[in-house]
Amino acid sequence: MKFFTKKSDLPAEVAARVPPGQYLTEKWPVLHYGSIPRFDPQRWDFRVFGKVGNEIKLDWKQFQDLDKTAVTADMHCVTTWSRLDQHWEGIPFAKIVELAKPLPEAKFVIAHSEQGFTANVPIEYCMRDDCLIALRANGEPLTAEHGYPARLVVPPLYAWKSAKWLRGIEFSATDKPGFWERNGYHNRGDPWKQERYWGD
Ligand SMILES: Nc1nc2c(c(=O)[nH]1)N[C@H]1C(S)=C(S)[C@@H](COP(=O)(O)O)O[C@H]1N2
Ligand SMILES: [Mo]
Repeated sequence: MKFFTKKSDLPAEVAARVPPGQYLTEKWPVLHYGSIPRFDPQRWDFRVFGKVGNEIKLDWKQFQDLDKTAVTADMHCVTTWSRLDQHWEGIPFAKIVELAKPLPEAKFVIAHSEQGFTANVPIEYCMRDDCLIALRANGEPLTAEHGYPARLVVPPLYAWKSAKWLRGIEFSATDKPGFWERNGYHNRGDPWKQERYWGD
């Protein structure tokens, strides 16, 4: 297969999984703003805060010991590449909900990553059972450029919401547009509706 394949060159059942305006790739491109942060297991922690009944802070050992799940999902980048059947393993978002007990007024999830990167996600996308905090991809630990040690994965939205190098989750009553959303990308980012940029 070529690096990027047009929908019209794909079998119908594969093409049906590729959103409008997207090309299929079998490679896994790397995409982010800024440099790849260094991981220091001694200093790394994971915080869940905001509109929650129970704020939590976990060290790397405690975080890794949480229950795991596996999800196979397609991945769509707003720069027009899509990858099918990406296999993720990690902590189900439901585990974060169970531990932190978000309050009824929590309507948005704000992902907080290294270097101040954030991404905002309407809470209903995180409450689906395909949302997880991935530690592994395609049978291997995440590589540094794909978000090691942990990244959010929100399959139904463009991949810029799937924040790499994740360090915390905030539950918020109000929306707080994140890094890419403040830089021109759509506030929600549904690939099937081609919600690419503000105004789409
Ligand atoms: N921390 C952080 N996470 C990020 C980004 C970023 O700039 N910083 N870019 C996003 C974008 S635009 C995409 S398409 C995906 C790409 O993930 P990949 O590099 O693993 O393919 O990461 C997302 N997560
Ligand atoms: Mo992207």
